[in-house]
Amino acid sequence: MSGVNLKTYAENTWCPGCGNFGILRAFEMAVEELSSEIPLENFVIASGIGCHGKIVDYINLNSFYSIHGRALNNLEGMRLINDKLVCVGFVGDGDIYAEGISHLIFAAKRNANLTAIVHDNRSYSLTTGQFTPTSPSHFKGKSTPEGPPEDPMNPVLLMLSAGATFVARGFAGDIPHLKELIKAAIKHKGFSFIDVLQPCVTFYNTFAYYRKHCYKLEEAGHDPTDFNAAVERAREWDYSADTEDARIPIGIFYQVEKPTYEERV
Ligand SMILES: Cc1ncc(C[n+]2csc(CCOP(=O)(O)OP(=O)(O)O)c2C)c(N)n1
Ligand code: SF4
Repeated sequence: MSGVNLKTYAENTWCPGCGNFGILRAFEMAVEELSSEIPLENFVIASGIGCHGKIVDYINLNSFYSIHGRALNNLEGMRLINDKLVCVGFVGDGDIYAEGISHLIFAAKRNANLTAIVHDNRSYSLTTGQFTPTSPSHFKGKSTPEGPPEDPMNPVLLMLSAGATFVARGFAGDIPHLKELIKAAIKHKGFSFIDVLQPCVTFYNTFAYYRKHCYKLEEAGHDPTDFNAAVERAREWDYSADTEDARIPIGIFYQVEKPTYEERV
C-alpha cells in the first residue's frame, strides 16, 4: 500500500453503522491502489445534497458540494476544460434519480468522462425518511405512512437504455468487491455509473436482506460486453418489493468503449 492518507479533520456525523461508511472505505482503498497511476491532485470529487454528500468532507481530495442533483453536470463542465481531471460524483438516490435525473440521463447519453457513485439507500434520509424513486412499495416513510403511491424505477435499466458505457451495481456491505468496481469505473474511459445499495440503518435498514439476496455477476458467468444479457440481468430485480425469492445481481452489467463527449466536442 502507498501510505496515502485521505483522512480529514472533519467530524463524521453519519449514524453508527450507516452504509455510507462502506462506500467511504471502498473509495479510499480504490484511490490508494490507483495512486501510483493517478496523481491525487488530479482527482476532483463532488457531491449532491444529503447524508451521502458529507462524504466529500471526509476525503482529503479536491472537492465541492454541488446543489441538489447537480454534481454530475458541474463535473462534466470541469472535465471539458481540463482533461487531466479524474472526476467522481457521489450522489444520492433522491438527489440524482429525482432532482438531478435529467443530468444523469444526459451524462450517460453524452458519454461524459466521469464516474457517478449513487448512494442508493432508497430514502431521502437527511430530511428524515421520505420516499425516493427507488423506494419499494412497502416503504413506510413519514410522508407516506402507507407506502409510496407509485412504483420505483430501476436505475440500472435506465442507465443501460440511456447509453451509459459502464453500468454496475455494488453493495456497501461488500467493501472489497465495491472497491474493485470503483477502480474499474474510474479507469473506464467515458461515463461510468455504479448504483451502490447503501443501507440506511435509521430509515431503511436493508443490510441483512442484501447480504442474503445479492450474488456476483462475475461468478455467474455474465458477459459484460453483451448488452441484451445486461438488460436481462438488470430486470432480474425490479426494486418494487423486497421479496424472499429476489436475486440481486451486483457487479458490472455492461461495459463498452465509445468516443467520449469531450472527444466529440
Ligand atoms: C432543490 C432542493 N430541494 C430540496 C432540498 C432539501 N433536501 C436536502 S437533503 C434532501 C434529501 C436527500 O436525499 P438523498 O439524495 O436520497 O440523500 P441521502 O440523505 O439519503 O443520502 C432534501 C430533499 C434541497 N436541499 N434542495
Ligand atoms: S440517516 Fe441513514 S443515510 Fe443518513 S447517516 Fe443515518 S444511517 Fe446513514
